[in-house]
Amino acid sequence: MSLQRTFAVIKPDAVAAGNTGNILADIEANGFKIVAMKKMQLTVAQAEGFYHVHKERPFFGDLVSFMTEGPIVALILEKEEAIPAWRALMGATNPENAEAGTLRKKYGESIERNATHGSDAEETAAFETRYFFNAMEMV
Ligand code: 3AN
Repeated sequence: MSLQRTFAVIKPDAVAAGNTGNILADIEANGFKIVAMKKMQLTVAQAEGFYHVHKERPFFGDLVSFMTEGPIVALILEKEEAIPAWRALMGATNPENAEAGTLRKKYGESIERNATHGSDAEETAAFETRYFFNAMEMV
């Protein structure tokens, strides 16, 4: 077990639905330390850059318009094994398949509008963290 950081997003559906506070409470109740946090409105170019690994996928255009439809909250979270721990707390990509108690089950609407994002590996966490935050924003 080692202390690890991951990158997380509260997506526009969850922010618009007023679930930012609930999700932040769940984050802290599950033992994650919030190392960095900011609310922001992504531009199309910023969302395309963030999701560049998905640019050939059929849902890429829809995903970019969803992620730019309203503000998001970007976060860096720290915990033992934070990357798998955060993905476990989020639940399956499709809220229909997510286990009871997970964030996507509680707050997600569909496979696209699924409330939260989390890095899937150390390399993506490193890229995504640097894409959104600089060193002075991490505490
Ligand atoms: P996860 O976020 O669980 O790692 P990915 O990396 O496969 O899932 O997908 C990235 C994002 O793309 C998802 N969070 C979801 O919003 C969206 N997405 C994934 N699959 C689909 C799909 N079949 N249709 C629409 N959107 C999708």
